Amino acid sequence: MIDLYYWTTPNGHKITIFLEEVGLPYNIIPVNIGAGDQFKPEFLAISPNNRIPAIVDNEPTGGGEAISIFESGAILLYLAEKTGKLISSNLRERVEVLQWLFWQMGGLGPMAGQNHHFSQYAPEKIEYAINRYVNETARLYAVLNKRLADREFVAGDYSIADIAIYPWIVPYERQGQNLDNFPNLKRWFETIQARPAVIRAYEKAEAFKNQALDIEQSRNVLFNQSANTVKA
Ligand SMILES: N[C@@H](CCC(=O)N[C@@H](CS)C(=O)NCC(=O)O)C(=O)O
Repeated sequence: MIDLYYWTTPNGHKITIFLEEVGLPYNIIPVNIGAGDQFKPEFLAISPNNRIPAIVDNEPTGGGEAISIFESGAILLYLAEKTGKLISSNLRERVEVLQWLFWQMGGLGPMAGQNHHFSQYAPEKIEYAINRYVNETARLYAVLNKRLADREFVAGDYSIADIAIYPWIVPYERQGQNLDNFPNLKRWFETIQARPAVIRAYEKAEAFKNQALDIEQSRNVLFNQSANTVKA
């Protein structure tokens, strides 16, 4: 059984999508990041960066002690290797998947995250910051749109690269983007949106929505972190 430390955010959805796709049994442990659950010692013991998602695999391949993993890209890669699913074992196909997985982890996720922050949550509307991240998100959407011009999925068959990217496109309106400007991306988005596992993953999230705090209640927990938060 996999223990999944989860909240209803794009990085959380990546892992429920994967687990629903492959049918591995899992147990969700909610980490309400608006309420500060990410700072509980038992969570920090497996996720020292105080971020969700994290997993504990209680039955690792080959036996032995449970393995805990943080960082959504590392989790997807671990689970793909464990199950032999959603990543190719062929060297050339695998490297395609890894490039686009890391593109999401190092590019689309952080840029869209800052876009959400400055467009939606920052107490002041800083035009320079908003333009910077909305434009960078648009650039990344255009890169993806071009990539998808001659292929159904991002890297060969449907893979952990698609799973990592999809939840960061879901809030496209909040990122100041219009999918009609990116027709190949829109077609890919609608294909993934219709997958039964993806629908199930987003249905799972609904169960926790009533525990979510509004942003004013969470502001201090989420947006006032510094080195002192970690030292404490
Ligand atoms: N690079 C990390 C990012 C994880 C991340 O930013 N998680 C957010 C939710 S999407 C979080 O836990 N935030 C809690 C906080 O800011 O304290 C990953 O992909 O796992």
